[in-house]
Amino acid sequence: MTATLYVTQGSGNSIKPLMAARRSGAQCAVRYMDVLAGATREPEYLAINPQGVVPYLQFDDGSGLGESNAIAWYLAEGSDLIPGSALGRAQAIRWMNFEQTALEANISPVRFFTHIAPQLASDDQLAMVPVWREQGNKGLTILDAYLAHNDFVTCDGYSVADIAVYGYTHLAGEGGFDLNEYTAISAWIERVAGQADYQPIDVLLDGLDRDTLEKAA
Ligand SMILES: N[C@@H](CCC(=O)N[C@@H](CS)C(=O)NCC(=O)O)C(=O)O
Repeated sequence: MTATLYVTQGSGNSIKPLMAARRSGAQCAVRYMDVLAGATREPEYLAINPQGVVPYLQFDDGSGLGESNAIAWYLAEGSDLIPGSALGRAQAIRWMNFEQTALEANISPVRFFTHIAPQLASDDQLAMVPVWREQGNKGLTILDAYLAHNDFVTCDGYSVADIAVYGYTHLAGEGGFDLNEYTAISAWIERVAGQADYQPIDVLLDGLDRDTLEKAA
C-alpha cells in the first residue's frame, strides 16, 4: 500500500516519521502543510484528517494513521528501530507516552508561542509560559536521570523511542529551556545525531520541500 505523509515546517512531531522512514527505508510521498497559514484548518485537509493536525499518514484507500509516535512506529516496522525484546518494546511505549504527556505537551507550546509565532499568543497562553517551563523542566529532569544510566531510551539500543523522545527534546532550547543543565540528555542528543542516517530538522523538512511538493502536485 502506498501512503502520503503530511508534515509541517519546524515541527518536532513531523520529523519523527521522517527519521523512522530514513532508517527503515519505508517509502511514502510527503506533503507539506503551512500550519501558520491555516492549511490544517481547510476543509480539504479536515476531510483527510478530521483532527486537523500533522503529522498524518494517509493510505491510498483513504484510511489513515494519526499521532507522530504511532506513525513513526509503523514506518519503523521491519527495521532495527523496533526493540528486539519484550522489555525493550514495553520501555518504548513507556517513554513514548512520557514524551507526549511530560515533554512534548510542555516544550511544544512554549516553543511555539515564544519562538515560532509569538504574535499568535493570547494573554492566556502567555500566562501559561512559566507553567509549561516548570512542567517541561520536571519532565527533562526525569529523562536526564534515566539517561545518566542508559545510553538509549530502551535496553535494546537506538530505537524508534529515541526518535520519539528526540523530536521535541532536542528543540527545547528554542522554548527557553537550558539543555546545558541536562548533561545526560545533551550526551544522548549527540548519540542520536551521531547515527549514520541522521539528518537535522532543517534538512529533513526544508530540504525535501520543493521536491515533494512538485511530486505531489
Ligand atoms: N499528539 C500529536 C500532536 C500533533 C500536533 O499538535 N501537531 C501540530 C504540529 S507539531 C499541528 O498540526 N498543529 C496545527 C494545528 O493545531 O492547527 C502528535 O504527536 O502527532
